[in-house]
Amino acid sequence: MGALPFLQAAASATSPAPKAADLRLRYTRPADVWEEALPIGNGRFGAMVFGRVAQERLQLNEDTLWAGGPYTPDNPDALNALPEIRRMLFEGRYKEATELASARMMAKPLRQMPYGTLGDLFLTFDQPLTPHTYERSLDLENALAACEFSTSRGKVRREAFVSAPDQVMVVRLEAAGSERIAFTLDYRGPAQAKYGESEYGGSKDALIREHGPKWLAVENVADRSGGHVLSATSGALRITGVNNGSDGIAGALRYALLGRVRSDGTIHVDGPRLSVRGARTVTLVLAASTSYRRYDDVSADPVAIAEERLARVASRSYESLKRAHIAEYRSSFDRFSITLPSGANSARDTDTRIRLSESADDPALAALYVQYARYLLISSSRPGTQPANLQGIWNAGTNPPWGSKYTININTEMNYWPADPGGLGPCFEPLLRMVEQLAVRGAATARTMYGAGGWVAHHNTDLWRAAAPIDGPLWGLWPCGGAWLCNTLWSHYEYAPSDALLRRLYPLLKGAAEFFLDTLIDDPKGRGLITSPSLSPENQHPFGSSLCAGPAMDRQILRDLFEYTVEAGKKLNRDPEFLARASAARRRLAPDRIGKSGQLQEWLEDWDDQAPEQQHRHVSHLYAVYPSSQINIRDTPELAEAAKVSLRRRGDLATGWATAWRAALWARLGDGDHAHKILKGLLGPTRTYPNMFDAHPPFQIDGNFGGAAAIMEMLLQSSGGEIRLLPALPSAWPEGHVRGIRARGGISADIEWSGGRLLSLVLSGPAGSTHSLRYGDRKWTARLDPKGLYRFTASRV
Ligand code: FUC
Repeated sequence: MGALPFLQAAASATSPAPKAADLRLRYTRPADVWEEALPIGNGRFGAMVFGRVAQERLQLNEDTLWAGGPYTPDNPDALNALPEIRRMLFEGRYKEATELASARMMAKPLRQMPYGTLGDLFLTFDQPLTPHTYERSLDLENALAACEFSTSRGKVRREAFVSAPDQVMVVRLEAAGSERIAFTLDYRGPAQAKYGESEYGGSKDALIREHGPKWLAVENVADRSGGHVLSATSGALRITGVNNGSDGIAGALRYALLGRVRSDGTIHVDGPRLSVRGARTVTLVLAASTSYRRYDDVSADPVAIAEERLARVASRSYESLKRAHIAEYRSSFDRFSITLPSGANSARDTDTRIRLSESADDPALAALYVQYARYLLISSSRPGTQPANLQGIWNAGTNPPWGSKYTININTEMNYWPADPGGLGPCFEPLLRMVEQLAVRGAATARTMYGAGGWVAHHNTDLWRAAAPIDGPLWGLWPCGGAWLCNTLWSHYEYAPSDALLRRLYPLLKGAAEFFLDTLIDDPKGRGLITSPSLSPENQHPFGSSLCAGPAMDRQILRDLFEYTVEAGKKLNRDPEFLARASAARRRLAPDRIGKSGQLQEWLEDWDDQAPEQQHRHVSHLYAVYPSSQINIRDTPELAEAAKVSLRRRGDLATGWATAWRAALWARLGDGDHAHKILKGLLGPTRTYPNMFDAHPPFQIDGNFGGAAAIMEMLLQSSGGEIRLLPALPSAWPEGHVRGIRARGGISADIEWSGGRLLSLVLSGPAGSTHSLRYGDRKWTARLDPKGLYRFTASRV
């Protein structure tokens, strides 16, 4: 991919980010299990680095190494079954409708393809050492994983990073004093991936148990019968293989992992094994690729691609590779900074901070959590790569939870919530490209399964952009996944409007809207236009199914979709007749309703009180509050109150992502202390692993991203045409500042507060633009000067 134009020119010239307190995750022992290892990545190529003393383990990933090959799961039988299923739903025959849908409306195969692993590299050291001191860290400012330890003979330091400008992973080992490095390199292929056994098998409690450091632990890597080919020649390592199939879809991808070792020691080759002896420095450079070009094209030459990447850096020193990596990474990372008060535990190791975070105040941990999420997004989603999946790019096995796919009934959208507020708009590019491809594949799904125009996607997609309903009707028969993705992309446009983006978005919005113009039906009780069949994501209503007609979330998503389609079309002067139809449909969508308990109704009928899972993790009908803003305290106070009733009933804590969503919702509803209370549950050891990965459990990255978005939402909001300053500041964060937080309209803001009150504000953005500001009850208008700046200093109270 070469050097990526990853960074657009910084939108603002606000004050430079100050040197942050300590933007490192720090540990005093190596990673025992995977959830203690530290993630590195350049969006495409990633690793979990364990920092083990006797045997370093690097668990590798390449973001196109999924199972299967191009396939079409659309089920033509669906079209014939559709009218009958709709009729059954109107007649209240939910179970029968579900059975029929199960038999005739689901994708073939019923499951999509899972994301995989690129296997593990092991560096098994000759002389097992028991260190006197040990530190392991992930430096978020420089995107470096490191471990350093001292022995009776000297010191050892290891560093690892994945460079975006040079598209290689670099592992450096250095020994000082009379210490020398000697190890043998081994590879364990995907077929032997240890996953679901030793590492994920244990309960969360077992995982975070107190355990002594296993300095001498080594894994048995002798079995190399994994279907891959490993060969080593002097200083060069070459591994090639093919991906696995899944659910009847054969593996069609070839992959390559190539490496070069440079050292001042001696390099030996013994059959397929490469070893290094007597070294003071070793640099291992790795490149990886697969034959994936696109969802319908697997003809790339992975060996040639990886060879070219290695050749391009052959003459570069370690320092030069590291410098280029850091400079490029920091051009994104440094666009934003956040400082929250330190607490008694803030200087302790990261795993200790997490373990104690619920009982002691450590606001700085929330600041670190935001920066970690930004680090993870930069490392898992960059222009030209795949979007961040359920685990970003980090996954140890070939059968990960939920396939580590793109679950688009919340999880994938949530992954991108912090991108714009956190100054990482360019990270959206892979999502935009995925939706463009999904729109092509989803047009076939719409035609084949619904006889409709436009395009549709249901609750999941994968590398092959499958769009048909999967898993079973209770989860899969939800037609609004594509529409929600479109709304997410529109929100991105609002943060950084550009004509080029508008022109790319309009066909996607129009196609998504067209599908619903063709498939919405009139509620027989006259309440307006509704979807059918559908469901309120994954939540069962009182009649033994989730399948229904017209759930609130669909109406809310479509209200936004039609609005954005019309706005985009008008800006571009396109399709007046179509836009008029979309406007008319929007007006006719069944409105949100308040039920008998004062709650916002999740369904068209007032079923909420009898639903079997009152604390269900999904809060789909609150989409209208966040991430949308259709329901808000200023314009729709009654519906906002009803949303609070629903939210209270759902409870504060659920899975990782569901907890993060609740925090963001309370922030949007202006209750910072409530949001903060929920955050403590998110950042504590039940929902955050020692390496700070979110615990659904198991690991799912959306909680990291949603939690970061919630924290930013507490400090700045922009929706409904106004920018709200510190709208949900919790009393636990009396002091702090945030620099480079973004608002809609191309605005970057620096906000400082003290004693719980706003001290100063600097906005930067389009020169001469005006913005409505709100701080508490105070409202005023800011006009940016010819330099694109606006400064405001509050009098100290
Ligand atoms: C949805 C959620 C689950 C999980 C999965 C990946 O099905 O309901 O909690 O996050 O996606």
